[in-house]
Amino acid sequence: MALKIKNNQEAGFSLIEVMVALVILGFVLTGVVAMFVQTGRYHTGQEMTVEMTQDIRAAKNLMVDEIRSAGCNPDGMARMGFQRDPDDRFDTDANSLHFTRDIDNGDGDGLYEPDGDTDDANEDISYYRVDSGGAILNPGDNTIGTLVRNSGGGGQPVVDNVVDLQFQYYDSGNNLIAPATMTTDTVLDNIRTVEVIVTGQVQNLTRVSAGTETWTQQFRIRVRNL
Ligand SMILES: [Ca+2]
Ligand SMILES: [Ca+2]
Ligand SMILES: [Ca+2]
Ligand SMILES: [Ca+2]
Repeated sequence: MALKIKNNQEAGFSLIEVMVALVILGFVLTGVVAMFVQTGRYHTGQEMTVEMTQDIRAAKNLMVDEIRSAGCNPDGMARMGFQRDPDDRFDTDANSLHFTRDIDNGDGDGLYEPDGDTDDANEDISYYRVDSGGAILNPGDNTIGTLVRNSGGGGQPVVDNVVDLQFQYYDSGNNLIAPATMTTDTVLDNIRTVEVIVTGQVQNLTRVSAGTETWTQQFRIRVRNL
C-alpha cells in the first residue's frame, strides 16, 4: 500500500507545478491575443486610410469633371456658371461652390443634348461640407464633417470624415478673387479657375495618443466654358 502511494506521487504533477504551468500559459496566451489585436488594429487603420484616400480621389475626379463644364451654355442663356444665394450652402465662396451648366435635355438617352435650361439631372450643383446635423462647416474649423454634393435632392454624401474643405477662385490673370467680394454676378463671372482643398481624417488605431492621420488633396480646375 505504501509503495503504491509513492508511485502515484512520482507519476503526477504537484498542485504548485500545475499552477505555475497555468500562469505561464496565461502569459503566453495574453501575449498572443495582444499581438492579434494589435495586428488587427494596424490592418483596420490601413484599410481606413486606403478607403479615405480612394474616396477623396473619387471626389476629386467627380469635381474636376463637373466644375470644368460649369457655365456650359450652348443656347446662350443668361446667368449660367457660378451662382449666388442667400443660403450659405448654395452660394459661391470659401465654404461652398454652386454652379450651373446645360449639358442635357433629360431624355435619358445618354447623349449630350443641351436644351436651354438647367432643370435636368446634374445641371445645378453645389458642393459644401456639413456636420452631423447638416449645418454647413467653414474652412479651417478642423471639425469632422461630410463633403456633400447637392444637385437638387438634398446634400448627398461624397466623402465622410472630411476635416477641411476650402474653395479658392482665380480670374483670367490668375489673381485670387477674395470670397468677400464675390457678392455680385459681375465678380462671379470673372472666375476662370477653381482651386479645391480637401482634407480627410482617419483614426490611427496603432498609436496610443495623437491617434489621427490626415490626407489632403489640393487641385485646380480651369473652367472650360467661361
Ligand atoms: Ca457659402
Ligand atoms: Ca430640360
Ligand atoms: Ca439626352
Ligand atoms: Ca438642360
